[in-house]
Amino acid sequence: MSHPHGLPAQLAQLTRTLVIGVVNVTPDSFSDGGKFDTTVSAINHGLKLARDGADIVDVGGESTRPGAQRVTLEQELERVIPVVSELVAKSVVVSVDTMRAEVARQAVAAGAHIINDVSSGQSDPEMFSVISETQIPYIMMHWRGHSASMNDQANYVDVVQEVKGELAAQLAKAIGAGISQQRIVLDPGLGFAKTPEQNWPILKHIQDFADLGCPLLVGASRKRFLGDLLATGDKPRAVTDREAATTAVTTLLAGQGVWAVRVHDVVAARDAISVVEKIKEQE
Ligand code: PMM
Repeated sequence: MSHPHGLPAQLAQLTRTLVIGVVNVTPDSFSDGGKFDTTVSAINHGLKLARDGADIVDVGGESTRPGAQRVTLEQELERVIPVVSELVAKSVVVSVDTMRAEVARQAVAAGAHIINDVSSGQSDPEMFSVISETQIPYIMMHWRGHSASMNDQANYVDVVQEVKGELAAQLAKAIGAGISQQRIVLDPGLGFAKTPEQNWPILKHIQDFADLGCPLLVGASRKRFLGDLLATGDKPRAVTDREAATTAVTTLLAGQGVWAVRVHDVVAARDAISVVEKIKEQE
């Protein structure tokens, strides 16, 4: 298991796949209540994920689901920064899911340990310079455009080679902008500008992405392609009933030495990884 440089020491010594728990500080994740309730709910959820065994808690203030509209910088900061500060104060390792350089800058100032940029630097021209000034790991995900239009960009002849090639191009730009390759984690971006079917070859060929020379992160948790696989007729399996399938994906990825999985159910992921590790230990 190779970790990105700059990871907190307690994580850098682990030899298993890490578990990143998801905290989306977005109105659709927290059905009612004003800002204070949302902040408190998000903090409590992050603390629960950490107690459940999350190695890292990923805090995001902007929904990236297909069709979603963007939030303003002010809204995103208001949602994310208080949650980051409180989780860091409680010794949680925090990554921040943002495409905005200013959010990344303020999150790092508030103690965030990792920046998770689903646009791999394409959304905000300032992102690479903010990241290169920090000494923290940077997750770069494959991305072709914002949520409002990404479903129209799911056109590939060879999805594995094209996603890999586009990630390699962004990686080269990041390195050119002064970010050390050793701090970068790559992610094929399941569900982002991909039809449900296009996610499967990526999972099958995940090892191909290791050629790019960075640790890999995969976020399959509860995504639409699992709902479609498990559909009844043309009705996708409900989001809340995709956990066994998510755990199956985690098991396969942990068996292949993927650096981390980004999940909603941390206990299930940790259990699956424990099984994989136990089997790996055998003669
Ligand atoms: N998926 C979502 C959001 N952020 N970040 C990374 N690095 N990889 C992902 O696959 C990813 C992400 C969307 O999923 P959610 O709505 O469950 O957070």
